[in-house]
Amino acid sequence: MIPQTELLNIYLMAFSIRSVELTISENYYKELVRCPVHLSIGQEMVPSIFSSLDKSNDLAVSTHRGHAHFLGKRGSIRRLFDEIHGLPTGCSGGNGGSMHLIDIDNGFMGTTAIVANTVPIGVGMSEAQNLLTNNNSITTIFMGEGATEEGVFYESLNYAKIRNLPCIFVIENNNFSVYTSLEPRQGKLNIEKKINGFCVNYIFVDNHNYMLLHSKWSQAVDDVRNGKGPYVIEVMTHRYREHCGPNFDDHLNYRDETFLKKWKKLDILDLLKNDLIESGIEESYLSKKEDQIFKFIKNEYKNSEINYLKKREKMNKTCS
Ligand SMILES: Cc1ncc(C[n+]2csc(CCOP(=O)(O)OP(=O)(O)O)c2C)c(N)n1
Ligand SMILES: [Mg+2]
Repeated sequence: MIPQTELLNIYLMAFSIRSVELTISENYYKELVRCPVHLSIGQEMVPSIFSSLDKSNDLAVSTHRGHAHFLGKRGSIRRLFDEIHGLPTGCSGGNGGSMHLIDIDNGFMGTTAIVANTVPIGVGMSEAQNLLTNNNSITTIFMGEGATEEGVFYESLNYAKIRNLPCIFVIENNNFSVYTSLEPRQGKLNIEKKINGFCVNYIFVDNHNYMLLHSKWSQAVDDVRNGKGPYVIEVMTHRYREHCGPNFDDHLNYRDETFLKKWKKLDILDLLKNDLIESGIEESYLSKKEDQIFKFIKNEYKNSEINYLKKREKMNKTCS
């Protein structure tokens, strides 16, 4: 069982992450954000549980779909908005955009656009933690299941195992790499079998079973901190929006109806909220909290956009 206060924090983090991404998607049509955005609306379970288990001296790296992991590692919402607006106050100085997020103070060591690119970097960081620190810190390496189709993933896994490194590979398996489902890419050989070949500890969670994920992930964190070597956690999940961009693309029929229906019933915010209410938390209390978070996020976005417009005006004047 997850204690009620912790469950509440997990829900509020998931709610914040979704609100941040909904805000981005609602404003994207204005064309003031000039970088592509890979939204993880629907996939909030992993980053919100991560935020509950993470310690400030732990490290993390992520992918092209990294907003949620950045936020789960306590990255600043405003600095994320400023980054996608290309402002110098952005988390990467406005130079990186949505796919290049970094917050060294919080141990969020970066995201990149190249699939699997941060996997060996994360393993290297965990080796440095092993050799240079004495604080039992660990590195979490976020990746999509598409990254398991890159050779460097297996080299990294092998190296992490051989060196008994303190890292956790977290695979968010949303069944798709752009428009291609798993089977034409990986055949019937599931990811677990491949991981087993390396004798690395492996955890699998489906159906947004967040209680199971929380208990297995907590155990994994304890084991990794205690020198028991790396883990792979594979979590089945679902992105609601198109691969890249703010829209829905279900009309393209690359994901069948049974699949979409399954995930519609498993919305992580609904699951968490229902369980919180069942545990005795008043719905009105939750609504008040949601309202506060939503207003804060809207306001941060508005101010970021205002600063972008000011910067653009100044640049236009300089150029004319
Ligand atoms: C090495 C490399 N190959 C291809 C691409 C193009 N690409 C960008 S995202 C993506 C899909 C990756 O799928 P997955 O790892 O499952 O992550 P998801 O987008 O589903 O979160 C691809 C193929 C890339 N960026 N880098
Ligand atoms: Mg995927």
